[in-house]
Amino acid sequence: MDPLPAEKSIDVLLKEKRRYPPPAAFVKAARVSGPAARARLQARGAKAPEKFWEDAARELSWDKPWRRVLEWKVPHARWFSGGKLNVAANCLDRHLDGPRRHKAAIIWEGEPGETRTLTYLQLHREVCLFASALKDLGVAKGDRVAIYLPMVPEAAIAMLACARIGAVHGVVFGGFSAESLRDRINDAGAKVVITADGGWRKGAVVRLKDAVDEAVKSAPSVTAVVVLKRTNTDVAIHEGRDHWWHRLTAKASADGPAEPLDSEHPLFILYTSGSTGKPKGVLHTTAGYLVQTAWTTKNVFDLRDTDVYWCTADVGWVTGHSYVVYGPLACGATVLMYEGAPMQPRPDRFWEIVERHRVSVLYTAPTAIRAFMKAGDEHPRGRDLSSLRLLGTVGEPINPEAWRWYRDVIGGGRCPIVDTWWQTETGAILISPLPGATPAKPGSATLPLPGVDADVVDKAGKPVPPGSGGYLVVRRPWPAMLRTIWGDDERYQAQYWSQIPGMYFTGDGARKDKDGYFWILGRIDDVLNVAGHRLSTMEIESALVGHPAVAEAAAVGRPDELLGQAVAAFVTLKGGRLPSPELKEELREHVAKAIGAIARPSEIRFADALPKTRSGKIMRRLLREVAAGRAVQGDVTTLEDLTVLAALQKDEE
Ligand code: 7RM
Repeated sequence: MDPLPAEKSIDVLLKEKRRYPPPAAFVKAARVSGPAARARLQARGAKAPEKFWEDAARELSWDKPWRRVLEWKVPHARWFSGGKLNVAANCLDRHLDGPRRHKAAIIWEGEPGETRTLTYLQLHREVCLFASALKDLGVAKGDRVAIYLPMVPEAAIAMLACARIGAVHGVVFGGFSAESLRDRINDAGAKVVITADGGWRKGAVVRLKDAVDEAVKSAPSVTAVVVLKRTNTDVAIHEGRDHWWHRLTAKASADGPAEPLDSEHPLFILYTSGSTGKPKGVLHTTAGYLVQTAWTTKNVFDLRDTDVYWCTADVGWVTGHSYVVYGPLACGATVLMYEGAPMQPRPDRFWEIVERHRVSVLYTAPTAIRAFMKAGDEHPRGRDLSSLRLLGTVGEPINPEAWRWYRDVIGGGRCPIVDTWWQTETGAILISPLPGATPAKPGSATLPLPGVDADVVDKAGKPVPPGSGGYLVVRRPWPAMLRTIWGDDERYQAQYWSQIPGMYFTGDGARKDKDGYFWILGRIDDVLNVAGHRLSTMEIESALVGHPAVAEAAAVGRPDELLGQAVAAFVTLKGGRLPSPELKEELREHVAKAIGAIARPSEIRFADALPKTRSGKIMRRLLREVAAGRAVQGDVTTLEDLTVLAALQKDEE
């Protein structure tokens, strides 16, 4: 493990002394109202966590009750074993018998401006039809299905259809390249790929189907590709393999039952970056995942039937799984879904959407908030945002300045902000304010939620004193935790349960203050957080060395005002290749093509050699400091060749 990150950033955060108690009007009506109510929940969760989660589980519809709440043998957990339920039935069927039958489940807006509303009854029908269509294609319980779609209702429909028949979905973010898609399809052994002729992004069509055609060329497990007509773009159709979505559903049956599934039946695989070049297929299962995503949606977002709830994440990320689809639909919410880019066609697009649909709960990323802040107050000020009552953030630490802007300019000073800490692996929010109960401190995710045993410890697992940096861990299993890494249980054990004995290690550094509030310091492994998206430095490096001109590469994060972190890459060239601005551009494109646009380095620096230790390890700590433009501090005695470092500092364009 790397040493803890520089203390600098956290010092800035800890200077932030102001507290923001929840607004009195909000507290009065809140589900969890006032600090004492949270303390009581907290005490219940600490005293009898299994009982706590068992009570939460009773809020779902079960086909068969569980026998045991938790079976736990480090590092494998089974929650609610013996029980059976269906996730899609909990998100849809159970709402059809009451007042939610004709309630809007999804209000969708496409980037070009069209809107669609699907009631719970209508969404249920679409899911049933598509579930039958999948069965007709030979998809059976346990089979893997890859989903590569834009943000359209069909993304949720495809996920829920898989859940309905017990197929395991693997959603791949539409911004990922054909190569990334191929690797994920192959790792999961997906039988079917679901895609679209394209999706709208920044006024242009993203040609998803082309990427699928490229990927499937070397994906032998794929027997069928389903294509949704979204943009009316011309696409190649491979007879026998490709099927139009609308043709399949036109001849499918609408009355297939939801399959009762074991609590531990796999629900989805979602790939996320780790500290090696190979993304990890994080596996989530059925009941525990839904229990905790539903509980957190209801309580962290203080959700009401009258809310219009908008989580701006793409379904390609875990936030889109847990807080666009599963959590909110399990709660019977009205979910707003938007296809496109935040500032398309104008910088006030988000605020126009809030105004038009009377959004009341808004959950987005700090990087977006900083971009809006930079674009200017006139954009939100020109729209009626009075429907908003609660704001949330996720994905990275929020700087206090952006926090206050979000509260004042977007929330009009009346909306609490929930800064929610969690990961792809945790499945659900673990550390967060409860909006009617927890005084906020800008930049802190505040406290572990009831039933969650998170702490900050040293390498031996001993809690560190208040104010000291340490490793963020979770001591006891929680219902929505990942169960393994698909096809690599050893990596699961080594990565998460071995670094600190007997505990789940998050990969984050953190610090607790004297009030027990958690301040996240960021990743301490080789994972970057660029605009709230996880990237592995190794993946970027292996993309770079895949270019014929590159001999060696090192990627690091450097602080960036808008993105949080930006990718800076140091590259040495093969003999005979000369550095040039054109080559820099070519390398940036090369990475974007290999992984996806989100991985495109902001900066490439050529060097004659990379700084290494005597044993040949690249000294990333030094490169981080060089990339940040700081004078290199700390111990450089293990550095093999000091002239290398001096040369790198000079190549600052
Ligand atoms: C939900 C998600 C996980 C990593 C995590 C942290 C960072 C997420 C916060 C945060 C500070 C937050 N899943 N992170 N939320 N850091 N405050 N509220 O983002 O798997 O893609 O990333 O993101 O480093 O380990 S993720």
